[in-house]
Amino acid sequence: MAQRLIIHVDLDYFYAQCEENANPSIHGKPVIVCVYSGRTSESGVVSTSNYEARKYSVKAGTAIATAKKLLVSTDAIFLPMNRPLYDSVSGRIMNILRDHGDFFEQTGIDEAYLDVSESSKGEYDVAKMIGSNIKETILLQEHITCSIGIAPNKLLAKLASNHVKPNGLTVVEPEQIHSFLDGQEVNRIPGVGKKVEEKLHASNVKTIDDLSRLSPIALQEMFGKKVGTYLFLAARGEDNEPVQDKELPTQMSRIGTLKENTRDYNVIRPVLSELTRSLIEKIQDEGLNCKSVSIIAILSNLTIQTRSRTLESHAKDLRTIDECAQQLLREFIESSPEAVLRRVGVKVTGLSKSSGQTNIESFFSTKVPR
Ligand code: TTP
Ligand code: CA
Repeated sequence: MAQRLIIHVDLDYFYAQCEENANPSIHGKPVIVCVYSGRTSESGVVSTSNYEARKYSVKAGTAIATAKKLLVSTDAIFLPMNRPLYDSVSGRIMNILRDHGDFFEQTGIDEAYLDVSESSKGEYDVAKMIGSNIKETILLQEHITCSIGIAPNKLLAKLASNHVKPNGLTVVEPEQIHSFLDGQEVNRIPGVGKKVEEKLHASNVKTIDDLSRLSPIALQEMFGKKVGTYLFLAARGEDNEPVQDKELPTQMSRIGTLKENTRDYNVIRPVLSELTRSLIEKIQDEGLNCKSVSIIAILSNLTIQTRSRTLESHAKDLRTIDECAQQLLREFIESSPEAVLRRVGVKVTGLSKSSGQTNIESFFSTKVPR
């Protein structure tokens, strides 16, 4: 299987760039998009600003009154938010992005992940061409610049898109992961907010390199199991989160009619196995795996019964899913002495894009960090 290749796209100073395009005369001036609270003409905060305004330290979250002071000597343009404009530009750009990935996941009004593992055949040069093509297309069609990160997973792709901005394209190949992460501040890690950052700083952990020296046990004691494990993996650039195409089907099924009504396990089992085989072929073709398996029993009186089981981890292999379906069938027949089946079916749910699974436990036996 080709190695995973993920692209993260983040549109530059998005609301302000939309405003520049809507009104070209403001180009080159500091542009500040404001959320006015309405109390006074200056109360409220900055939603975003263009890079001219950022030179004066005016950015998202700055009070409008402060921004006005900082920009007093300039011909800065202060504008109210025009969300319908940003939504329509975003919608068109997301459609462009959707066409460039095998899988697509929008994670904000101006950002999305693309899984290009298949289309790039795991080649970084090809992924880079896809990235350049995305930049050109968005610029040509919408006059919007973006920053792109290309890496083996979502975490690194997001860090990479943030690395060179605006209008950047940063590639992190597997052998560059450690040097890419080392000098970066811990607050660069997605999800590390003020509280986590303060706690880490108190332990003299400022950079991702510092973070990687903490043991998983220490991190779990500080932040609990979930966050501790996440930080431990993040410090190593590890992440197996799939790019979740929101338009993907979440379930698929196959149903077949038995030659005659029966409750004989040995008669029903081969029919169920054949349906499972066909279903698994389909999910494998789609590059998906599943989290739960169900059997569907349509009885001679046409009532429908289902039995489901959640798998220990996502799976797409015939053996795991077939065994699970057979066991559900056996249990169903044993627990329903009256049931005579007319049709039988199998369903897989919790479908997501296949990705290598990290065995988290393996990290806990690591003695030397990295
Ligand atoms: P960001 O991607 O965080 O910022 P940006 O696109 O303006 O700038 P950058 O070039 O650094 O990517 O957020 C996307 C949009 O979300 C932004 O244009 C405005 C909006 N936003 C807010 O309304 N409030 C906020 O605090 C932030 C951070 C963003
Ligand atoms: Ca952005």
